Amino acid sequence: MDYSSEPAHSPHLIVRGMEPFNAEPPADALVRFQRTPGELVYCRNHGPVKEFDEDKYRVNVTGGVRNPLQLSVHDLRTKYPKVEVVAALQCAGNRRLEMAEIKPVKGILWGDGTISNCLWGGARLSDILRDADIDEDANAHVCFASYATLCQDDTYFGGSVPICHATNVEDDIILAYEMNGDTLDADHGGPVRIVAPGFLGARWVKWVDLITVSREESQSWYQQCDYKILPSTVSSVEEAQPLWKKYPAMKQMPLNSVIASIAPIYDSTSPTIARQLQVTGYAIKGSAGPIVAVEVSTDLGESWSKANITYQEGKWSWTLWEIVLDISEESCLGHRMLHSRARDADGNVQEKEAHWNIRGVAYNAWGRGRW
Ligand SMILES: Nc1nc2c(c(=O)[nH]1)N[C@H]1C(S)=C(S)[C@@H](COP(=O)(O)O)O[C@H]1N2
Ligand SMILES: [Mo]
Repeated sequence: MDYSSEPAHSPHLIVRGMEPFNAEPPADALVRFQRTPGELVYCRNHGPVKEFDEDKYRVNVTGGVRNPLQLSVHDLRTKYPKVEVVAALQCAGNRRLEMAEIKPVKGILWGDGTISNCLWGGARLSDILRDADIDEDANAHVCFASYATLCQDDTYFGGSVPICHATNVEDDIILAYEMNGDTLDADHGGPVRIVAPGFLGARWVKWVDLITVSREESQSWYQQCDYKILPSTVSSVEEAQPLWKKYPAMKQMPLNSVIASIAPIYDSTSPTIARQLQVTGYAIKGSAGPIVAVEVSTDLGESWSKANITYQEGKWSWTLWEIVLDISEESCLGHRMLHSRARDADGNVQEKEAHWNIRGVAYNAWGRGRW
């Protein structure tokens, strides 16, 4: 694989690997912004990052359609209404580092920074599929592929979504050519990437060049043999091998919250010992309803205080929250540990523990932070 012609990457990220380029921002920097500036958007790649000449770029739409399409970026910009959506993008491996504390896992040891919340602009997938005229009996999934570069485990990167999501206007799946109002850059999949709000990052195929309506899910390694939650009893790569295809591909990420920064507050009566802490973090909904509350505990989950939700925008954004906590050594029983948990509108509460799995995906135990 050729990594020699990659564009310069953001210097504000913590690099977890150079070939391929994988990097995340510190979570405390991330939560300073409601919408994530481009330099703080994590980069997750399974192969080289390639720059394309926008004028020559084409997206083919084929498979179970009566009217196959070949679209240029100009076509995407002019033939279809531009849709703008604020949506959180999160890697399935977000917080893997914490899961690996339970038992080693296979994957990059991400902290809690592989999440972003940007404004995406592009053409609605449902408009394009209407144009392509889906063959009613030929469809069950819409597969996205990028043959831009070879990947670590496959000759291309691919992922798919069930067709009901692809054709539903409400699901806001778009072929994005803009991020935060600017032309989408190569690091984040420009000229064109899939934005699939509510789906894990792996389905947000970057440099998408082929869209296929199919009876089957994407045959890509990344849909078939990766990004799946195997049972906790499967504890080696060898044991996992024959099982990948038997387990369902992940769609959504679970209900989650993370403590991103803890700052002591000093006042004139107590200039050296903080009596309060300013705590901020993010939360993200799971497959059920929106986040309605985030709570924080100073006593290992005995009691909880409700944080203020400071940001939430539309259906697909992340949630930001903050709280000022009174603290003393006694009230914290000497352990100086904080926890967070999120609640959604359907009554789900983030659990204390998460299920360990060999791939280290979907970690969502209570958020935690030490002061
Ligand atoms: N073509 C291609 N698309 C891809 C990937 C990739 O390696 N190649 N990685 C996926 C994964 S696992 C994630 S989490 C997101 C990350 O998007 P970002 O790098 O813009 O943050 O892109 C997805 N799309
Ligand atoms: Mo990912």
